[in-house]
Amino acid sequence: MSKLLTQLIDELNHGTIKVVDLTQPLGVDTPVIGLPPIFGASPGFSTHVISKYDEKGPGWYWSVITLGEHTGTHFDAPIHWITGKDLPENALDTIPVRKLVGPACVIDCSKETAANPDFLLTVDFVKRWETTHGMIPAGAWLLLRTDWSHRTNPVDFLNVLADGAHSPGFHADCSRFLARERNVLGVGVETVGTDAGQAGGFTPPFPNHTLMHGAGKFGLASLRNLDQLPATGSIVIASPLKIVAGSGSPCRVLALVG
Ligand code: 23J
Ligand code: MN
Repeated sequence: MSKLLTQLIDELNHGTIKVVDLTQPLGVDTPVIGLPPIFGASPGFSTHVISKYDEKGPGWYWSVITLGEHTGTHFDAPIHWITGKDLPENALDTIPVRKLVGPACVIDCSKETAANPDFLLTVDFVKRWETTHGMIPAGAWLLLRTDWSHRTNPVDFLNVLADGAHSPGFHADCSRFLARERNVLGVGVETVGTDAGQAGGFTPPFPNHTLMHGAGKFGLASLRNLDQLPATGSIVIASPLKIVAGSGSPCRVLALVG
């Protein structure tokens, strides 16, 4: 074993490196995105018991689960969007595993989002962040800290008003910049999806999905505990299920912080 891996285990044991869970609990109350009714709906999580130490299985407990691929804390693969449909290694079973581990840059927009739930990250905001924290390295996750995950009531989390959902996201120019000028691994957000609540009405519709996935980049949605991460220096492990031709999957997202 390399010296570095030995030291990693030592530091995990001593707590000088911590594992932070960036995942929401996945259950029947997990909020799911609601699109206009002309589109297909993604079912939330449901479960039923096969056996629980009973006549159907005297010594064992197990269940059947049903859920949309994009439920709860989950990973978006490039094949999720039409712009990424013909890219190489674009689905859950073909993404190189090396890409499931990467450094994170955390941009704190919690004050801006508290003042304006429709806050959109701009290129200027990112460049200002970089003057303090350095340039976002290629291959890094860009995590948008909004403290939106503090909204543990699903009604407040989805924040659907008469004119649709209101939640923060990215300006199209910013998604384009992050994908092309910074070559990020992808973007992660605390909201239900990687586009803003109002993004169905943007040009193009859902610009973050359109631009990120068109560039072979990934998404992480419904993250939490981003307030426990430093602006730079943490490592994110985001490992979706290896669903054949899968567009996305719930995943346990962990960060190493030290
Ligand atoms: C389909 C259409 C629009 C959106 C989404 C899915 C997601 O947010 C998702 O989970 O990928 S905005
Ligand atoms: Mn998704």
